[in-house]
Amino acid sequence: MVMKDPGPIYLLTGNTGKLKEIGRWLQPLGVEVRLMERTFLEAQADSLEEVILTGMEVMEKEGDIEGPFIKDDSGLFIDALGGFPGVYSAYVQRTIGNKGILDLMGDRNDRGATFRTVIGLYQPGEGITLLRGECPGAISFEERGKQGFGYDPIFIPRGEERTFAEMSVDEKNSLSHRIRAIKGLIDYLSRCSG
Ligand code: ITT
Repeated sequence: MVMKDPGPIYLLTGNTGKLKEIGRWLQPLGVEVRLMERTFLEAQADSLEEVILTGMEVMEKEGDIEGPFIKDDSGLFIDALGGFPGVYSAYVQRTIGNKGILDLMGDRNDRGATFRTVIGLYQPGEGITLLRGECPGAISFEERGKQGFGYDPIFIPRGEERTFAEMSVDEKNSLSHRIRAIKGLIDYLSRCSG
């Protein structure tokens, strides 16, 4: 499927790993993903949805948004830690990192975790649409692999033995939370371009 004259979509992120994953997925549809360089208020909130909505509403009030853009907010929710780091995933990754998470987990056997992504699509004049995706899995006992970014070396998607960081971008893309949200985005955009 190639969309009818979709025009570029901007991605608001400081994370080039996301740009790579999202760009690779939308390119075959004829949608060019460009990096948007602008600050985004990461509100302190209880859910990924609230973080996206609050930040996008602030931008809408500030005005001066040229075209459609997307903002992805993701988090790793670990069952045994009551959903932590969840909405604090970026802060936790910057501070204690993967090693800190492995220390918190110790040798407990309950290693279930879910990666969640919420993508907000902002279209001038049409407002905000949210798309969600998740990937269930488990936390490994040690860091493994060099691909990907963030928590990839400690997350094993369900049905696999390797971590995301031991997979190629294409393999991770076939399973990941982000891609599930992007598929929702693609369906939505193709309905819009009708
Ligand atoms: P933005 O500029 O787009 O906000 P970010 O890296 O801060 O980039 P998030 O807030 O969405 O992204 O992500 C929260 C944390 O979770 C952050 O440390 C990411 O590295 C990590 N993360 C997000 N998606 C991931 C993925 O697919 N694999 C591994 N870690 C991921």
